[in-house]
Amino acid sequence: MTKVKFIHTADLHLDTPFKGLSNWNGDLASKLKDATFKSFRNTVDLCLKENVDFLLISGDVFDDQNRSLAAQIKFVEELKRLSDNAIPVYFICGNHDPLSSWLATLQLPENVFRFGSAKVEKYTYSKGNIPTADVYGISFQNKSVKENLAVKYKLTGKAAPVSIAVLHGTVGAAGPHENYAPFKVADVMDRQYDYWALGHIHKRQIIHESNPAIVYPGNPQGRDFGETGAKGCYLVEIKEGNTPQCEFIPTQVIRFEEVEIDLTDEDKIDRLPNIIEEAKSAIDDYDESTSYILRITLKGRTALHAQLNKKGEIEQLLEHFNDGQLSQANFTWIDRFDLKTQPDIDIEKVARGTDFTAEILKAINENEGDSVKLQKMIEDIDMELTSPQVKRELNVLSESEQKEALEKAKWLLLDQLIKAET
Ligand SMILES: [Mn+2]
Repeated sequence: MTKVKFIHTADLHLDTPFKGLSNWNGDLASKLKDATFKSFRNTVDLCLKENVDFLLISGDVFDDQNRSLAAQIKFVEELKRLSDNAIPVYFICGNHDPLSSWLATLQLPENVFRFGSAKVEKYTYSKGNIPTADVYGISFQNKSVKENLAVKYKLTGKAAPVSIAVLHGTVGAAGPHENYAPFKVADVMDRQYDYWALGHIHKRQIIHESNPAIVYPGNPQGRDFGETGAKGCYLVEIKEGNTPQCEFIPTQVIRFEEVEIDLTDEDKIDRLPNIIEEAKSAIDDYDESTSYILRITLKGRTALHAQLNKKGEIEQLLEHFNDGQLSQANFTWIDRFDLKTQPDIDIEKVARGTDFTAEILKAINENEGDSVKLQKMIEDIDMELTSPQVKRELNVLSESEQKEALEKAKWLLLDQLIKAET
């Protein structure tokens, strides 16, 4: 029975300049710069370890048309390892690495097939001279393709038992992605392919499981907090006439994660390193063989509130946690703490009181749910202010930021008042 086993990856974005970090560090920057390359090396290692029939790459090999020289050379070095082991590679070019931006002189290793952009082309993979899988694809010529490329795919000639379409483009409503070969699921359903190997969308998703399988593997290495979670490729096995079996395998070397930690009832600041460690290992698909960059939200009603909010305190904590991390093989780097804790105050009990603090709380609560009153309150504060800088900042607050400021002020005030009483 015919069986093919391959790896499907896409959107390598080799050489991506990392951005969007709050806590910048030179060593971290260079590790991030290497991460896309290392992730691809992991993918190639996986091809060798699993002894796959071939590798598919659905576009966006490198990130930037203008700075792609090193990326293209390193890419070819990795492909050579597959070529040396007689594993073919089929790849298309996407909007970030359109065909026109590849070095004309770049020599691709033997058994590496890059699709042209003029029409959908076909390569046939054979096992022991028996045609086993037809791989169809078309590349982006330039960075924008408004055409629906999906409808150009048609099986041609004598078909091998397995047919695969490799395509870079946006599925569903095009929206801001109208320049990236938009198409609908219906466009690819009845074209007799077994597997649509898609690229462009960086979030991993199996759109359709069989007849045909329609799959985005996502990018193999997250590059910012918009790309959190495990990142990798699919190892796919197709037996003639059966549903393709897709197994996700992580390849990233650094994971971006947002973590929430509830500090309710915590009153010892020196427990924080342990608490963070526990929260880290509770992350979905936690993987101790990878590095992590974390954004941590601290929340809950805690006796640590005042201490955490003391000027400079959180910055010192951050420095303390990150100190020495980057020299470890698998590091944990905290990019930022978002402080959303509240003082350890029983607010219902305060509200039931008849003292001054209770009156203040009532006044605040009345303003809280009323955006008109809140706006009026901010205007009143504005009148009292003399610092032009604070005035400016106050005037650009959105409604949700206004509410957040009021919430913070409420807890600060209550904390101070209750401390003054005791
Ligand atoms: Mn991409």
